[in-house]
Amino acid sequence: MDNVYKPRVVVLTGAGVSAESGLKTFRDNNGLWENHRVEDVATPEGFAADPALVYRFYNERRAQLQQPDVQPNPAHKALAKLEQALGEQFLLVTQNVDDLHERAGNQRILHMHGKLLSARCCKTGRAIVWQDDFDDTTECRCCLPGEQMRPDIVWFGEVPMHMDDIIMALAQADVFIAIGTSGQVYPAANFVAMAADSGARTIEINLEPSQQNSLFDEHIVGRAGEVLPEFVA
Ligand code: BV8
Repeated sequence: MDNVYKPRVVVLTGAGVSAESGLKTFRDNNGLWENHRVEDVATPEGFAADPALVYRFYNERRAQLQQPDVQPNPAHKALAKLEQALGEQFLLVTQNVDDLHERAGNQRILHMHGKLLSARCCKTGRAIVWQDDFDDTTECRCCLPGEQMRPDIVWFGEVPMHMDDIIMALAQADVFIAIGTSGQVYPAANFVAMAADSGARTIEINLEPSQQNSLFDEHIVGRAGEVLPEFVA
């Protein structure tokens, strides 16, 4: 992605932006983690211990995402409109692994926690589009037959993607907007402090105050799908 670090407006989204599309968040009632221990499904150790369980967890989420009634909601569409208006001065950093921002029309997106609809070769780390279900005979299709594939997801204890570009973008942002994230997962939870240190105006749009709420200049409480269309208008 060219000119990724020119943006004046950096937006960080979390699971709350996709909630109104029907995708479960992580920490709300009946969230994703309630049905699974994080250690079992979102760590390299969990994958090594029981790849079939981890494959099932991500197969479930991919199947949910590919349901016909799961579509970009007004929050996604408002962010696509914002990118249209700002062009290179806009950057969307998402913790989400769904493709709803892309389907709404955003292009300047960095998926810092990976993507549900791609897989990664365990040997080479190369990611390829992967729409099918994983199963325990999932074999590598990219290089070495017989090598295992894993979800193209950043698990706990793994380094998030695009960190250099994100740090550079935060260093020169004029505005940082966090939307639909509980601010409980690092390093994303640190982004508001990093943006503020660079002099950016910081805004939180969330259903309830996040763990980082006190660090923001401005707070807008509400559903992203209702607040964002007005905010962007
Ligand atoms: C790393 C897998 C080192 C993808 C996920 C301090 C510093 C650095 C690291 C740590 C640290 N302390 C602890 C750590 C380790 C750890 C961590 O943060 N642990 C936490 C639990 C304390 N972090 C890591 O391991 C990370 N790696 O640090 O490496 C490093 C660091 C920097 C540079 C180099 C090396 C890796 C973290 C990635 C883990 N992977 N998931 C997947 O399966 O999806 S995290 C998981 O949580 C998802 O990715 C999710 O996106 C993310 C954050 O959750 P949210 O998106 O915020 O969702 P949540 O449900 O929590 O909140 C939703 C919010 O929306 C709520 O506030 C709700 O009120 C609101 N909402 C709901 N509906 C709406 C709404 N808002 C608006 N409108 C609505 N309609």
